[in-house]
Amino acid sequence: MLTMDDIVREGHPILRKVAKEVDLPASEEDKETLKAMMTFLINSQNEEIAKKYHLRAGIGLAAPQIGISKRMIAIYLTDEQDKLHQYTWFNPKIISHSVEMTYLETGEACLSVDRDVPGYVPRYARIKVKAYDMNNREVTVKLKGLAAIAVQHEIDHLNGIMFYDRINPDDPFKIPEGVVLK
Ligand code: K3U
Ligand code: NI
Repeated sequence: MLTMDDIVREGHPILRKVAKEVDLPASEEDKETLKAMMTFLINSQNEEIAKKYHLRAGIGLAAPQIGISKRMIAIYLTDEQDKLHQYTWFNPKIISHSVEMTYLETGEACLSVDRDVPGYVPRYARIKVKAYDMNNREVTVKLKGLAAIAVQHEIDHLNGIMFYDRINPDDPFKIPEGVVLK
């Protein structure tokens, strides 16, 4: 079972590397890793288990964050419409995105970052992602809102990018360019 001891923290060079594509069909070992990443997320959102094992709640995890430089991500979150997004993906790729940008008003956090980094993180408002699932099937998913933000955060980890790299250093709370105010 993965715990916070398995989470690589900022400063570790693996978080700044571009992760390698996973050879498909995925090996049993890679599938087991992805399964363990999903279990970590589910456990981290279970009050009892999280308390027992000192887990910080997470809605997404990328393989480099557990020290494996491969293009694998897990997402487990309930969105603004109460829809559950549960994905375990190999080689996810954003194949198209909106011009419109968005951001979380609370800013972002990261299991690999043990400090608050305040500021708005500009993200595409809508994305279309192509990936391969646990059954080696190609999937294409359209996402918006928190799910789109979480997937962009995790794909950034596969490319060695941390959320704070995207915060405007001169004015962290400046509304990002391309955001449409409603
Ligand atoms: O955003 C987090 C959250 C946790 C519980 C409920 C609601 C939100 C925790 S931070 C998080 O999940 C990171 C995980 C990381 F660092 F391992 F990738 C992912 C994230 C996605 C989207 C926005 C901010 C953080
Ligand atoms: Ni993160």
